[in-house]
Amino acid sequence: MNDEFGALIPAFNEAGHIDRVIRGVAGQIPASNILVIDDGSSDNTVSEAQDTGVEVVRNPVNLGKGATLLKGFDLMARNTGIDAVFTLDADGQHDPVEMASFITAFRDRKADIVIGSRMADTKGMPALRRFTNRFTSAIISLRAGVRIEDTQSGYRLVRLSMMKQLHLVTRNFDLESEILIKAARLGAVIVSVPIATIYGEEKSKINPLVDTWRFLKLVFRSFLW
Ligand SMILES: Nc1nc2c(ncn2[C@@H]2O[C@H](COP(=O)(O)OP(=O)(O)OP(=O)(O)O)[C@@H](O)[C@H]2O)c(=O)[nH]1
Ligand SMILES: [Mg+2]
Repeated sequence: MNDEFGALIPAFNEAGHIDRVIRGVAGQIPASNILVIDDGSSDNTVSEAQDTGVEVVRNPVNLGKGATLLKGFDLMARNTGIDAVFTLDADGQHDPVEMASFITAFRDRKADIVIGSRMADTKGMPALRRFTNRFTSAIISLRAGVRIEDTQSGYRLVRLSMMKQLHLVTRNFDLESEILIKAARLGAVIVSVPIATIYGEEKSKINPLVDTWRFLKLVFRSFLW
C-alpha cells in the first residue's frame, strides 16, 4: 500500500496531538515509512510518538523546523524504495485522510511538489494568519516565478530526487519558502491541492518578530540566487 511514499513529521512540544497524527498517517502509508523527528521537546512528545511503534529520532537540542526537515529528508533517502516524502505538522492541523488527494495529484500531474492549500476556505483561520499567509504567498510566488496559493503550508509531498538538487541555507520556518523558490527556479512542477483549515487549542511556535525578520532576510537573499 503506497510503499513508495514516506512521511516526515517534525515535532516540537506536541504531546496531546502527535499520537493522533501518527496513527492517521499510518492509515495511509506503511508505518515503517514514517519518521518522527523530535526537536528537543520538553513534554511527552517522544514517549507518545514511541508508543505508536514508528521510528523516532531526537535532536539533542532544538535546531529549528527547517534543520529538522533537512535531517529528515536525508534520513528518508536511506530507504531507496521511497520516491517522495510527505511532510505534516505534528500539531493536528493536517488531516492525514487528505494524503490520498496529494498522491493523486503527484501521479496524475507528474508533480515534484504537491502543496496543501488552506486558502480556498479560510473561515477557521485566525485573521492575522489569513493576512500573513496571503502576504507571504504573494511575495514568495513572485520570487519563485509561479503562483503558489499557500506557501507557508507545511503539508506537502516532495519528490526526493528533486530535494537532493537544492542547496538550502535556511534552518527555521524560512526553509519552507526557500524550498519553493529554489525548486521553482529549477523547473520543478509545483501543484496545489485544497486542504481543510484546522485550528484548535494548539499553541503556535512562530515568533512574530524573529520569524518575520527571517522571512524578510530570505526574500532579500533570493535576489542573489
Ligand atoms: N522541528 C521543529 N519543529 C517545529 C519547531 N517549531 C514548530 N515546529 C513544528 O512545526 C509545525 C508547525 O509549527 P506551528 O507553530 O504550528 O506553525 P504553523 O502551523 O506554520 O503556524 P500556525 O498557523 O500558527 O499554527 C508543528 O508540527 C510544530 O511541532 C521547531 O523549533 N523545530
Ligand atoms: Mg500549526
